Amino acid sequence: MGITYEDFLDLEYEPTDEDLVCTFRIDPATGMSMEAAASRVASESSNGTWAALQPGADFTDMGATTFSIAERSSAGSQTGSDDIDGGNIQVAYPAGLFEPGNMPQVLSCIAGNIMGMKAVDSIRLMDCEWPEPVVSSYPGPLYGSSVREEIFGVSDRPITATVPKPKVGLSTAEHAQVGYDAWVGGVDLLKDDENLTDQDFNPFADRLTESLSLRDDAEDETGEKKSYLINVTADTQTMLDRVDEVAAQGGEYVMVDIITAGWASLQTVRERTEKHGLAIHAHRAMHAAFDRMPTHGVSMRVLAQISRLCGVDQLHTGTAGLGKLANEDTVGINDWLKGDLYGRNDVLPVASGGLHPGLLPDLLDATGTNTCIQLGGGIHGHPDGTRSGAIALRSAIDAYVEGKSITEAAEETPELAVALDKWGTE
Ligand code: CAP
Ligand code: MG
Repeated sequence: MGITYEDFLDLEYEPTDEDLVCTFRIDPATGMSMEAAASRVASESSNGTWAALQPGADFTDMGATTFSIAERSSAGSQTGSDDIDGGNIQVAYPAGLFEPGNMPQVLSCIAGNIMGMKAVDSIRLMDCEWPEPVVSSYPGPLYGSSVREEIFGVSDRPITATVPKPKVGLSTAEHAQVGYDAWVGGVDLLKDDENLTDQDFNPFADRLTESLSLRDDAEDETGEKKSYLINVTADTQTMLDRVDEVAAQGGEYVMVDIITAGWASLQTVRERTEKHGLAIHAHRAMHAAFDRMPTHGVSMRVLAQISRLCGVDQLHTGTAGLGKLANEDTVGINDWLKGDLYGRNDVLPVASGGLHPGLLPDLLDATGTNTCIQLGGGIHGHPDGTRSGAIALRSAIDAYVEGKSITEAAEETPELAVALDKWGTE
């Protein structure tokens, strides 16, 4: 017995409940059969290489097995959709291949060298089924969607967030003031933009202190709980220091740009936030470098799965096609984030990007109300300013929850009428 490519293909194999099963969409290179390409994927992502090996007696077989090859339906290949409807291979990996709790190591297997191998013209990791032995080595979210209840004391409506615009360049005082105006207008969360961290025009330490002080004022004025998603993204040690500082000053959340910071940093931050009881808001800037090409890379569905295992509480998952950014399957991803995962907490999905109040009925019909709605331009672009924009958003949400139409709500709330007049309902 040796390790040749044939050793990695067994269409009779039935995965055990300890195997990690990955579904890939692959396009074999010219002249390469589907079977040949599929066995190379399993080989290179587990314990094989280009040369046949003759391991000694001490060898523990950590080989993966391609156990299913399905022809792609023409619809699937044209749209490149993430529907798992064929053209796909499924590969089972033994749980022992994976170091417990080490997400970079998992990805070096299932999304590593294979992404660049010549045997395939393209390859996309579309979905994973995570077995209990792997899942139990990750913490999962500290709160998940219970942030709504535990931080804000609300259970019947989406929570709301806003990101000041312009994205960067506002002074600390201006930034905090925008937050205050949004909070008193009815928004729950002020959020930093993904590229705002600690620049000269708005230093992290000053922004934290000033924003939390105005948060306290907004809570006094409204009688509602308010909070702040401050972006701690940096090298890992700096992030840990910032997490400690947020906790010391009475914050409830930190925001991390999880893709640009990296999974290893996120895992380290997750340990520290647990110590302080802080929630993690995950921004996904750069995700599209992996998931935008429909035939290649790593799907947002898998990125979301990894995010949940590593323990984010809130995660951007798109706007079900309604906003400004290209979307994958927001609703399917959100369902996965809320489904059972061996007792791990769920994740609160965040809809963001090009949203305005008029889109809310369609959005909430698609996603349900156990969610976070984030509006930047859709609040600050209101003709009468941030506070009016926030009032418009909140009234649209409250109306939806009460079963009122948005046009009825606009008759009672002039700020909403102005927003609908400006942006419409599509
Ligand atoms: C939204 C946003 C978010 C994107 C991220 C922006 O602002 O702040 O970063 O929504 O996309 O800068 O575009 P607007 P996603 O509300 O003004 O569009 O949630 O898809 O990861
Ligand atoms: Mg942004």
